[in-house]
Amino acid sequence: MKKIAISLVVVVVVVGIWLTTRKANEVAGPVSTPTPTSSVSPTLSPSPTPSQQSNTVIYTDSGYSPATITIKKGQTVIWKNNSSKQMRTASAIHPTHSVYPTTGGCVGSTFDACMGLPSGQEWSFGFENAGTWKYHNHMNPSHTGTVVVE
Ligand SMILES: [Cu+2]
Repeated sequence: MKKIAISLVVVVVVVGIWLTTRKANEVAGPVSTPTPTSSVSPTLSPSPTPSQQSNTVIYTDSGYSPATITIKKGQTVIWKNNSSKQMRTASAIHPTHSVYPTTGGCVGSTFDACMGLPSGQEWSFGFENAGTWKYHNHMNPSHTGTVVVE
């Protein structure tokens, strides 16, 4: 009889402890998981570099302007004929046009417009070789210019 009473007390105490702890947990409520704040700021894509401006040389009756243009390897230079005469931009040296180290042009290098372009027209050439390349207007070889390819 005494054993049963002790067992009962133990059961009551255990159940009591279980109830109180359960209740305490309920009061505390479910631990609210912190909602992930969007701390990751959207990565701004870099704005297009303004280096994409056209590498244009204007040819007038007084010559090429700018006389020297600096570009990056692989870029293209455009020569626009704003003069009253024809413009045939070609690699140095007149008349062989063979300084720029590509072959297959009409005379020497491929850096050669190979024809006189009338006023208002333009010609472009892409530079794949780094260096300092002089050129001239084959129709008026005293008009010269330089392309610096970095
Ligand atoms: Cu020439």
